[in-house]
Amino acid sequence: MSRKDSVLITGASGEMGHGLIVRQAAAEPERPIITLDLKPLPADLSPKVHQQFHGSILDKELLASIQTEYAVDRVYHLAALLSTRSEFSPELAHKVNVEGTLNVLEFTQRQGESHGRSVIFFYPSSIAAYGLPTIAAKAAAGKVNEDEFNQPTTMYGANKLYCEHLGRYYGRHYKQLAAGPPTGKVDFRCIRFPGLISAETLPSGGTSDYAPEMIHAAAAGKPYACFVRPDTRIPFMTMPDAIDAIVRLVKCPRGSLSRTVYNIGAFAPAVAEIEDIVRGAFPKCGVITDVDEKRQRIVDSWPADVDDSAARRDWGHQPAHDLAAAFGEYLIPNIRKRYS
Ligand code: AKB
Repeated sequence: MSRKDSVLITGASGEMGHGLIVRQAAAEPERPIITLDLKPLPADLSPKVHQQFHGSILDKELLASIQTEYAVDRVYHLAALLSTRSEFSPELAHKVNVEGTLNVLEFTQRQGESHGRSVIFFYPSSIAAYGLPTIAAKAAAGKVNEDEFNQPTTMYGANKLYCEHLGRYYGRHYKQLAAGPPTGKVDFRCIRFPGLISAETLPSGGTSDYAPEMIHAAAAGKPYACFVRPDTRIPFMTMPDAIDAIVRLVKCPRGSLSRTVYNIGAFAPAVAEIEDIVRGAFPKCGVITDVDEKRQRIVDSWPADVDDSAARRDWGHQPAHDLAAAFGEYLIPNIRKRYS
């Protein structure tokens, strides 16, 4: 129980949640963190968290009980089914990714109403919200901006794009026909993440996870069959840079934000470039190419790179890791340590 302004992280046991808890606890140690996830937190994270709620974002009674126990003035809503699993279970994906997000938006609105102030709602969207129609169009488009090619081909991408609009509705147009002044309390802020690579956690079922899967397999001395062609290219970022971007966006004064949804980028290597770096670090690695045409089609529909000028202009997005630094300074040293 705490009436102190708390931070709620849904999906906290996932890859992004791991990095965010560590960063949030270090930045504001006096601020209670509460988490909501189907899975318990790893033992090293539990001490950093005021209370863990084990359950689903579909459980409205659970959300209502959190409502009565805590004053929450910041929500990081990370809970989601990623792209590959969503393709095998599209109805479940819709329930979790859309209905679950609506539940958390409603929770956030209620929090704002009961405490008489806006509540920041951070939402991680994805490059999966894009849908480039052909490989030629992808090559010609180069760095795409937020308002181009918004025709996703996956259930996950459709979920993410719709929830971007849901959030913008709660943030700017909530109950616009109601009598009296606007009553919206959700300060919705969203980043469309590229593929993310973490040294601290294992990839968890994303279609972009061929990069982290390859690195972790090579470091563990295991063979890896890469399911996309060597010329395949999409934007990537290290997890520390992704967490840094979230912190910068959330700290930014609302008046400085020209949009609710932002691209961010860092580096956009072809698979062959990643493979060369991995082979250089782990000469005995057994990486082969075994293209999965259906998964290839999904990655081919995602942009080769993104225009993140709005994020750099509005809230100072500035990744620390380009391709060389990502592998040389962060991924290889830390992943090698993990498996040594
Ligand atoms: C996935 O690969 O599904 C995710 C994503 C690109 O959002 N990492």
